[in-house]
Amino acid sequence: MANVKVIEGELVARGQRFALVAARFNSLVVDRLVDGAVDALVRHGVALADIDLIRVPGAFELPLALRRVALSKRYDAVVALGAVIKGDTSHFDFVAGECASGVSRAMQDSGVPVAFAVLTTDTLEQALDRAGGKAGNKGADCALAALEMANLLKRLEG
Ligand code: INI
Repeated sequence: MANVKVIEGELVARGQRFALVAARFNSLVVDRLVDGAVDALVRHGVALADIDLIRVPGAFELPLALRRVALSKRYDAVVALGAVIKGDTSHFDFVAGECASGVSRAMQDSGVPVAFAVLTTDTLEQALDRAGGKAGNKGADCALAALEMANLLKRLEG
């Protein structure tokens, strides 16, 4: 790779505050994502007191709460956590699609990093695999993406 100056966010916390906005629907999965996110943040230096958990009914409600939380400017980054499991209804496509585009819009509108830890899977088993099972923990991965982006934005400001 070319020898250029690289600007990126470190995975080390320095007093930043985080909000986790989590759906209650499919809580068997989502609670594991939340646990993974908290564990990852704390292991990278975030104080427990600097993490707030905000609950909403389902993934469809995530964008509204996220937007409000991000615009409050009380947090350096936010993580959206949920699980949309396909089952056999077309409801899935509407909930998952609206959720993804709304989360992205909340990030663009607020200028605050919002990580997307919303699983979209065909089965409960696939979701559990990604919530601390054999495919890792998407909540933890996304919490670190949020920390990295919070640090990157701070570097880009300075
Ligand atoms: N909400 C989810 O978070 N995951 C799902 O899989 C899901 N499904 O399949 O229906 C779901 N529906 C509820 C939705 O998010 C809203 O809470 C509800 O429609 C009220 O607005």
